[in-house]
Amino acid sequence: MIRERIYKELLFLDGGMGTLLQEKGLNPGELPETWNLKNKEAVISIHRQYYEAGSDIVLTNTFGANALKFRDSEYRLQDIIQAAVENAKEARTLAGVDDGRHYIGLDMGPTGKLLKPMGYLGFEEAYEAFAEVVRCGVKAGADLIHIETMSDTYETKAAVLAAKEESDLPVFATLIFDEKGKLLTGGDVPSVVALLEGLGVDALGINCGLGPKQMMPILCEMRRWASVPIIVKPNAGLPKQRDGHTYYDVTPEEFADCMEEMVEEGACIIGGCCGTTPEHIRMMTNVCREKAIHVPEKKTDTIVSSYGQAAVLGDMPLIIGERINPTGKKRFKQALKEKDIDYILKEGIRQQEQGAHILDVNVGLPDIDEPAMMEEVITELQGITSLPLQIDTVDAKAMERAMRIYNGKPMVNSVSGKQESMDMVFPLVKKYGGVVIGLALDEGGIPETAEGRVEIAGKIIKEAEKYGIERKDIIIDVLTMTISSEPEGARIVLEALEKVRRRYGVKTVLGVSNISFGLPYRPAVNSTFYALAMQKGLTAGIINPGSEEMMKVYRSYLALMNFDKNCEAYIR
Ligand code: HCS
Repeated sequence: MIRERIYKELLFLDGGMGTLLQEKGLNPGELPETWNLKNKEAVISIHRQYYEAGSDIVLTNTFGANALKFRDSEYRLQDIIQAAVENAKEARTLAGVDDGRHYIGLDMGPTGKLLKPMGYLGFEEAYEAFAEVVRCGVKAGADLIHIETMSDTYETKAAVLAAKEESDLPVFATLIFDEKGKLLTGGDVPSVVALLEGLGVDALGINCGLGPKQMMPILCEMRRWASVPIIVKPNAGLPKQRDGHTYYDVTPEEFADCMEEMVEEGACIIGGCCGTTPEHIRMMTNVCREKAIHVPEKKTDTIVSSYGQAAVLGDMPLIIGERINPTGKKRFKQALKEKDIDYILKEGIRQQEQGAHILDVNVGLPDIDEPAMMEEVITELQGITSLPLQIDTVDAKAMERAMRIYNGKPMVNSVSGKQESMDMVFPLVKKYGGVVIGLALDEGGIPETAEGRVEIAGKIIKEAEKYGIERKDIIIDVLTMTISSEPEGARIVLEALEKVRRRYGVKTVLGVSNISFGLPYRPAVNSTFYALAMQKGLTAGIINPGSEEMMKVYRSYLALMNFDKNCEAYIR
């Protein structure tokens, strides 16, 4: 019901809770959530006023109700959450809106601890803290889960995963951006949207930190990238100080007018955060009640992301650095065997400096514990680079582990047209989000003809659709084979590349230097083939960005095609 309604009509959230509790006497340092038990009349009265002001959804007083904040409390977390949901239910009854169209959102705020590598909290510890809240909230009868005031994509991912693994309820997630559209931990709007939509949230947006006016540009940016309904929940202006107290001074009238504009600009679920009161919500619902919503149109951008940036795979070809891979590299193999993580990290940094946009990560070697090594390398790499990563493995465990702990929407290398491979990879891509490379081979091997490869690509796309994986999240590799064993190899690949792009409208990727295995003068052959492939519309080349020849061709290509405006990168 909620999942359908958010695409059809404007829904109203409630306003501030913590700031109202403070006005009612909550002491500094006192956990607001304890009031669910020790001063429940106050909490019920606030919820009731919001329902009466027109809120369709009221959030439980559980913003900070998690094991990390309640470690030393005399109250049991389960009791607090149970009481919080019951208080909201009671308020709903008292307000006379027990009609199946007014909902209770289980509120989950941040744990208050920074996750590794910035802090000390492990990803799975954060996950478990949220999972416990979800289990209690579901048992108590919440209708949806609203994750809010998040300033870190990693913590948000832990919360969303917990919400989705421990419940079937709709999941909303809102984050706190600054005026430049950045999270405290560096993420921007496209990287946040890519991550959250990849994880399958039902609605996403912005809350707290800013007033309605300052949120407008962020809403517009979000509308550019998002495909799901957008939530906007501003504070009643920017916080101000008087006599040591924080206050907010946007009046209910001003707030309502701004929110009306927000709806016109694409907000679909609106409410207030700190400093907003039932009066703000009443004005807002009065002014906006009859307004139609503009759900963002479905986007087709192919995006991978890290904690801090998004890489958009589009017309301008991108570089995927191939150097974190033991194949054919003695020194790298040794580093893996000796767990010389520093060596591996240096390869990452070097490629970043050389101009890679995405880093491939392959740590597969016969005698090592690949899932453990993959986890370690991904964890360490995402602590030192903000480049998006490509998880490159055929080991199911390593793939799942890496996708789970990755702080972003990864590229996944790869799935093939073999049924077994698709059965293994697609559920992971659906669950964790990702852009997956589809290899044009199946049980019959690699077809000799371009048409044969194109058909396998079609099979992969069709199977992915069964899982609800969209075409934008599939990128096809028609498989470069060396011309030393397959003299027509380059022609076949180039033909297949163009056909796949035109027939299915999907993006393409190639391991470019495979073309010259066994040949002399490899850099010359590789870079020539690279230029030809880009001309046929290659979206991303998996190359060695340390190869001067390849980078010269790449930069020349960008200049020639006017992707490099005024040849700025070329001249440098
Ligand atoms: N729903 C919470 C958000 C705090 S940022 C509150 O207290 O209103």
